[in-house]
Amino acid sequence: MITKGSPFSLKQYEEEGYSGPVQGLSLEEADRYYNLFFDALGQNKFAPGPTKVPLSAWHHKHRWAYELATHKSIVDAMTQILGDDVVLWAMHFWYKEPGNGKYIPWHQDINYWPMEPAINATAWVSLGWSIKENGCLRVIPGTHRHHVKHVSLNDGQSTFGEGLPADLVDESMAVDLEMSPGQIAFFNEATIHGSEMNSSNIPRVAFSVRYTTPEVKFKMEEWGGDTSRIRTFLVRGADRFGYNDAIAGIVPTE
Ligand SMILES: O=C(O)CCC(=O)C(=O)O
Repeated sequence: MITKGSPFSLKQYEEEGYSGPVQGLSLEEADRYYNLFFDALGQNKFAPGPTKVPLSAWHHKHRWAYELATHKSIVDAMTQILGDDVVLWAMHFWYKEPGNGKYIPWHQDINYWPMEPAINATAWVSLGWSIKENGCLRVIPGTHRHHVKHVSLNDGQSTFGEGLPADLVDESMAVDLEMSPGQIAFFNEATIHGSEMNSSNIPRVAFSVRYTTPEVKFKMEEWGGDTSRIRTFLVRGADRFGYNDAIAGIVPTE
């Protein structure tokens, strides 16, 4: 069910591991960024198709993507979750063109990331419509308190090679986060989430931005020193630690 959206709830975020949908962007803003997304793909938005364009870290190279990643409604919620000092460290577009037959398996993000300590808040923003038929984001409330190790999935339909063991996920508790353009859901580094394939003719255009605090150190050696996807941008407050100075990002000018 698509709701009008409610205010961001820190209580729900802390108790259930997620909050939303929240109406974060206006319809005009969502429409503008939706168009910029398809322009950047080099596609006509009325004929959306598969892409081979890498979808990570556009905020490193497009000014509009940086502005989107640091939209006031996202950063305001991040300061409620993380405190006054907030660091943007990643962005990824989650695009499923009509008929995309791949699903995103149940997973906990923290299994992938080189952070010490593991503190992250994600904003998942729908630029178009996200509904069950095109594979909306799904979360399992209350699963953010325990970390579970991923296993190999051996499933060609899965977007990732690894995910959570099926017997440890109670899918009957899943919440479908259906969203209209400009709505946002927030979840943490351990909340179990995933999504189904897009069985409709409506593209699912959404992105995640990830925030943390300056006291978190990125162990880049575990990523082979690759900074193409991880760079830190102090968006509000101060950094009194300097742990990630070597991977500080530069805000794109255009
Ligand atoms: O977009 C999806 O369906 C999954 C998103 C996701 O895994 C994430 O933002 O961490």
